Amino acid sequence: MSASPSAIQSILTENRVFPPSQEMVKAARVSGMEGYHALCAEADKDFEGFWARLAREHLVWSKPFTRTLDSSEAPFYKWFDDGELNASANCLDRHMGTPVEHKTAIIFEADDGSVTKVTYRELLDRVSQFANALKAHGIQKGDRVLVYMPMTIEGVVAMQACARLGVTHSVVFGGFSAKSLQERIVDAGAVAVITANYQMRGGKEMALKAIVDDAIAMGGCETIRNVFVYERTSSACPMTAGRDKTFAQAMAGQSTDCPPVPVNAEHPLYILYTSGSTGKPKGVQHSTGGYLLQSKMTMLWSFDIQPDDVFWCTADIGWVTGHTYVAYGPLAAGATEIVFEGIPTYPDAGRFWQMIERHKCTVFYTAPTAIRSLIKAAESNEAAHPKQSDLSSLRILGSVGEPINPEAWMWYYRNVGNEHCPIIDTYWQTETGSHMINPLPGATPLVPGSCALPLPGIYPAIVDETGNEMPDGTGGMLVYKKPWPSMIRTIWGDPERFKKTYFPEEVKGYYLAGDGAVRAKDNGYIRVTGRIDDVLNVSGHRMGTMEIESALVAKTDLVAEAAVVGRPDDLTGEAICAFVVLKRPVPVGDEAKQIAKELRDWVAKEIGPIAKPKDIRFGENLPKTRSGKIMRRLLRTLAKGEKITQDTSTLENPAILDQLSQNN
Ligand code: 6R9
Repeated sequence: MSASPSAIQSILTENRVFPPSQEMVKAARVSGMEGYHALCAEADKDFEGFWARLAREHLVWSKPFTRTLDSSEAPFYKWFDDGELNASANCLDRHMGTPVEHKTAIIFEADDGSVTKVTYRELLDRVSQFANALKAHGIQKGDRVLVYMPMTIEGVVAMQACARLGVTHSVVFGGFSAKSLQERIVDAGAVAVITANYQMRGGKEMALKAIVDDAIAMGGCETIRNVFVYERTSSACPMTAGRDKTFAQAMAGQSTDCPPVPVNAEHPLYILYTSGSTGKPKGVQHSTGGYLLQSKMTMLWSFDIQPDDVFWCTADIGWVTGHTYVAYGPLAAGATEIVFEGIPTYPDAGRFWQMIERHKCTVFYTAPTAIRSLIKAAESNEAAHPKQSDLSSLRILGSVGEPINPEAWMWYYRNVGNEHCPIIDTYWQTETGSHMINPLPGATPLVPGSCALPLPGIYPAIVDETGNEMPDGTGGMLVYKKPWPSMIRTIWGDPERFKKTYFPEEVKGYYLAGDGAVRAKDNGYIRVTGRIDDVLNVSGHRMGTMEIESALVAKTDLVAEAAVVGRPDDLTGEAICAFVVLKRPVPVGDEAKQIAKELRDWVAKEIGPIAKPKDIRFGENLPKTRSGKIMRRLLRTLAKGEKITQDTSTLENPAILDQLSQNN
């Protein structure tokens, strides 16, 4: 489970309610609960008609669709599938000749505080020029291109340029290792990598291109013909002649005019790898039409984006939140957005608040883990407190990635929102593509820690293992009973895994989210309690326990066996705790510390620093049943530092529990 039992308890007993202000209700696009109910009623009455209307009103189609939803090969649903459009044209070209053309599209603030702005016109020119550069290298519709870029305007340009050509991008977060990168290049069969020489984070220059080189050198990457390198800093990096080109070299002489390539609405806009409970990360495949529609609709519904808004989503483009709410949604909605390269604590923990003041940010969207760490910083250092900055431009706050505990919610509401900004707690997933369950700023009364009600046209239910709906007030598994336009289309290259993972037969053909939830008896509000599978949520990042275990046992000279579980952590939500059996006697003292460090570094190399276990404990064995199954629930108890009170009678080797309860 994602949240600690005490956090869940405090969410479940929370009963403060914050209705929207009259002012907000009056001005908002979806006005009052009447406005929300009217949209829901429209979808209830004519589900396909509802989505078709929005798709016609909000997207520009080069060939209009006549079919809305095709369920004939369910769960491989198709939306608007006889229509054609281009995602980049819907984010950029469509604004030309409107007041948005010369409006600022992106305010980029670099790690060192320098600021660069581009208008929609300028962004279109850059995207087109880079798209022409890709085209000149033979990259075309249907190809896959890997993007390994820092948070920069060029990161967005890379994604948009791919979309413009009908090239499917796969963005890999800059914190992933060469090994992870190589696996994704191979799985996607990518023809090129778009990267930067370095990235700047917290005043430090960190190599990106060198990691790409390492990844390609690992083998299996023969599909890669080119590597495009954005020169983020002036430091040199190794370049392979013939294969590697700087952005400047690739773009030299290329025109800023590049007609967008129309693609079928179902054409894969991107593949984004995410962790599951078993095996290697899966490539979540998203569509063009349905994905873009809901990316835009949720900007309008959840954040009530208006022409003067300055929107800031702090997520990296390496995660789904950075896809939907940095690279596509804000641009499709014609908003001005902030893109931030750095980290929230550099040069000090007041950075976010200072940036909100500097750029007059109106809608701010971040993760509970960031809020919790900034609370801690503000409490120990007055100078990092939000009250030091003028935050009066803010009108709406958002939260994403994990359950937000009511304490953090209240702090965010009071200290950042000055008690007048609604907090939009958005529950969704890589697989859902866009927001699914959250309050609307001018309609829904807020309850701290609750993501409230489904968006119009979204049909969640809470069921037991056989797909039967649970009575309100009783916890169960969260499912969606109907498809939605921005849903995952398949797992890249593995349709069987897609079916088995998300539409298991037991739950009646519903989409299984993998989270537990409760619907309140009185108001129908949904509270998500966390993952019900072996997926951990560390600082809002998804990590599969199996993935980390495989990485540990891959250190064959040292590790015999490993089991990974999560334990609650005040700051990161969950922390990774590994129980390891070595191929040598159980180490103690300095030796244990040294081996633990070696293993952490190993995991960082295998997956990335975000997967490093916080705790590592050594034992001669793991607690197992007589049939040889590792008893993870016991490990979870040990990880929390609690006494075992569960039944251990089926345990083959009870003595091992004492040994593993010692932390190294
Ligand atoms: C968007 C994103 C998805 C998992 C999801 C759930 C957790 C995300 C949440 C939340 C409670 C919220 N999650 N938002 N839990 N309240 N507002 O984070 O996608 O990285 O795929 O993670 O994150 O457990 O299943 P992703």
